[in-house]
Amino acid sequence: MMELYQFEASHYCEKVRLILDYKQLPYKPVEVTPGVGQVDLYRLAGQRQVPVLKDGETVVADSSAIATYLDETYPERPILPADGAMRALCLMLEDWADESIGPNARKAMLGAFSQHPSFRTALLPASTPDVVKGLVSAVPGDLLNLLGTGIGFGADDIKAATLSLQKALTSICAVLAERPYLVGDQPTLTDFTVAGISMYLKFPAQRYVDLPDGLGEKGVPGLADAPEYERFWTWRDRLYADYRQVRSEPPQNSGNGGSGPVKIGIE
Ligand SMILES: N[C@@H](CCC(=O)N[C@@H](CS)C(=O)NCC(=O)O)C(=O)O
Repeated sequence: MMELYQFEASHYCEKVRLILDYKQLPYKPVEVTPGVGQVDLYRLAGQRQVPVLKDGETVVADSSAIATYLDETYPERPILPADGAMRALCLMLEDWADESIGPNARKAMLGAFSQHPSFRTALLPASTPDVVKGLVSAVPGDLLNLLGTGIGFGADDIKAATLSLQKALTSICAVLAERPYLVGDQPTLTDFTVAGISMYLKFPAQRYVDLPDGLGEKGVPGLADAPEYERFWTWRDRLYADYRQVRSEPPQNSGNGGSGPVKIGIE
């Protein structure tokens, strides 16, 4: 079975999980421990970021490369249009979502929740030692803003990211007013990218991702709850309801001994 080396809470990993579910391809999630697990990942994939897909002897890093690999190798339920111009448009929009919506969503989400200690620790991987979680939750939000300035997570960066996301959601809503999916009448890679990457803007209500209880439907104020983006959230929720698998096993992060994703163990 394919293995997906991942961080459960990563929106780039969520993009790939959504595609795997759409294509109805079974896979085993392998949770990478930040730091030490990434050293192992480097040995496997020649780089340290998740997601990485291992399919037999084939190892593919990067969500875009994984998406293309999956569509070429498993052409059932295609995610790339056959028509050349539509395919190019789909790939351009995927890149826009990856490079613009992705980083901005991470900033906006961290900004929105920097005042909430429990949220800050909630998104740390389950394997994070309690002492580290304690330290993170003890840092006041204002200090986090200060520490973030200069590395792109200061208050001004977060404001600019939110503005860019508002423009993106407005454009997407304009497209969705005309058609059911972003590129044509069928879901494509563009839809799965935008939907997966938007996880940080509003967490889905259902337990598709093993996140702590209480995060469902929580999101960035002004984006997650603004009536002008309702069309976007309705589209995202429908895409999830139609194609994403709800987790059946008990959540790992709840601390009740659920199975959750398998921890990294690269042989
Ligand atoms: N362009 C990459 C981005 C992947 C990425 O940013 N991964 C993050 C998690 S969301 C990561 O592995 N961060 C850990 C690190 O950079 O060390 C993709 O699309 O897969």
